Amino acid sequence: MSDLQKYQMLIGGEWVDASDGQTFESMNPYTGENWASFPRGTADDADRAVQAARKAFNSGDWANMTATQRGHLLRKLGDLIAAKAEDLAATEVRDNGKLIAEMGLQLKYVPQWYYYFGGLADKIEGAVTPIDKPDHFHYTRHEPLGVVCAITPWNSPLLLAGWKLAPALAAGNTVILKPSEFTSASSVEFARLFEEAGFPPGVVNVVTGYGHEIGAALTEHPGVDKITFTGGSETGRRVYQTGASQFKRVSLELGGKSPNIVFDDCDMDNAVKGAISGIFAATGQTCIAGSRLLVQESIHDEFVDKLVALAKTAKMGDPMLMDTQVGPVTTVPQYEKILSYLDVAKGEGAEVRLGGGKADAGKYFVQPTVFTGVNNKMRIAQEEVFGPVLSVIPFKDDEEAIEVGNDVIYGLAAGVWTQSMRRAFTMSAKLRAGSVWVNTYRAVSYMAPFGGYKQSGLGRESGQESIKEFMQTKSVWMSYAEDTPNPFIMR
Ligand code: TXE
Repeated sequence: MSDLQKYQMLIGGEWVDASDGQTFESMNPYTGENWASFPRGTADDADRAVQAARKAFNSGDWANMTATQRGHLLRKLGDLIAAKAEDLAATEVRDNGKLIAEMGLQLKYVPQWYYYFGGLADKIEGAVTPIDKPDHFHYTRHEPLGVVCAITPWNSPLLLAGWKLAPALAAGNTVILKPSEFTSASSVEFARLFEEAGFPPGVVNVVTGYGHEIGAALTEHPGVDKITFTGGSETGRRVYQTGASQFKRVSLELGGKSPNIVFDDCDMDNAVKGAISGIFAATGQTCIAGSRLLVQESIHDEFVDKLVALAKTAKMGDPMLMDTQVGPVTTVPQYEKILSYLDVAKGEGAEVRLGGGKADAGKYFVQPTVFTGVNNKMRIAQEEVFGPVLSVIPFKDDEEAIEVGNDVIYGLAAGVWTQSMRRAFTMSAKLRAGSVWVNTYRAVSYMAPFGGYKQSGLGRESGQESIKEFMQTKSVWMSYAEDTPNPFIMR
C-alpha cells in the first residue's frame, strides 16, 4: 500500500532498511487501519547494530568524551524532545491509541529523565580507600558496561525508553533500542533527534522488527553486555535465560497485579478517584494498574456504588480528542486477551457490576469493567489482564489487607487509602511492592526508584541508584614500595 508512512532504522548513524528488505506494518487501534511500515530487522541487522555500538564504545568521539560533555548532550536531547513533544505525542496516539490528553503531558515530562541523568553524569565519583597495605594506593572507578540493548513494550514507548537510555548514556555506554513491533513509530521519530543533539554515530541505534526475530538475536548476541527489558513475564523469563547463558547483566521490569487498598477511614471521594486512575487510566494497560481493589467490608457496598457511578461517566472514543477518557486497546492480541479474561472471571463466579464486554466506541474497545464477589484465589485476582478490568475484593482488617495484598506472585506497586498515619506507615512497610502510594496512585518521577519485588522484576529504574545498573566498579591498586616483596606470598 503506497499511502503507508515508511520508516527506516538507525544503525551506525545511517538510515537503513532491513538486510533482506522485508517490512511489517503497524495499525492505528482506534480505526483498525494499518498506517505505517517498518523494516523487519533480521539477525544480520542485529549484528550490524551491535558492531556499530561496539565501535562507538571502543574509540572515537564518544569514547573520549568527558562525563560533563555527555551530560551536555543529554540535556540538549531533552530540549529537542520538549520542542518536538506535540508531534511525538500525536504519533504515539496514532500508533498506540493512548490519549492525547495523557501523551501531551507525558512527553513534556519525558525530557526530565535526560536533564536529571545529564546532570548526574559527572557526579558519579569513585573512592580512595584507606587501604590496609603499606606502600599501596587504592581507588575505585565506576565504568560503563559497554553495549546496552534496551527492549521496550508497546504501552509507553518513549517514557520507558527514557528510563533506560538516559542513565545508560549518562554512564557512557552505547545503546541499541528495540521498540515493540506494535508501536515502533515514536521511537524511530525520536531517533532523529540524536544526530541533531550531537551524539556521534553508533552511540544510539534504533532497530525495528519482531521480538522473536531481531529481539531474540540481540539478546543472544555475544557483543551485548547488558539487556534492560520491560515487557511481559513470559518474554522476560526468556530474555533472562538467554542473558544467563552468557552471564550478561539483565534488568527486568515485568508485570503486576497490584492491590489498591481502601480503608474505612479514607477520604472516600479521593479514594474513588484513586481506584479509577489505578485501573481505567491508559485503558488499564499499565504494569502498575491497581487491578485488585481491596475494600474494607464496612464500606464495601457504598464504595462500590460510588466507584461504579463515576466509572460509568468515562467517555470512550477517539484518543485524539482532549475529552476522551478511555481509549482503545493497543494490540489485537491484547484485545483478545482482555476479552478472554472477562469470560474467565464470569466463569469463576465473579459478578459483573459494570461493563463486562466489548464497547462500541471505535475498533478495539473494551468496556470499563468492575467485578465484585472476587476472592483472591481466583485467576482474575492472580493473573495480569493488562486492561480496564477491576476485581473488587472485600477485607476485614489491616492484617487481612496485608495478607491478601501480598498474596500474588507479583510485587510491582500498591496503593493505600487511609487518613491514619499509623496505618499509612505500617502498610507502606509491610506491603511487598517496589512502589507504595498512600492517598495517591500512579505517580512516577525521574527522581524516584521504580522496579519490582518478587516476580515483577529485577533492578531499579529512575533515581540516583539506577545509573549503577549501567556501570561496573573497578578496583585500581598502585604500589609505591621500593622493593617488591616475596612473590610467593599474597599481598
Ligand atoms: O509483551 P512482550 P507483549 C504484559 C501484559 C501483556 C503481556 C504480553 O500482561 O498482556 O505482557 O504483551 C520484545 N527476545 N506486558 O506480548 O512480548 C517485543 O518485541 C527479545 C507488561 O506485547 O513482553 C517487545 O519489544 N525480545 C508490560 C518487548 O519484548 C522479545 C508491558 C515486550 O513484548 C522477544 C507490555 C524475545 N524472544 C506487556 N519476544 C509492562 N511491564 O509494562 C518479544 N520481545
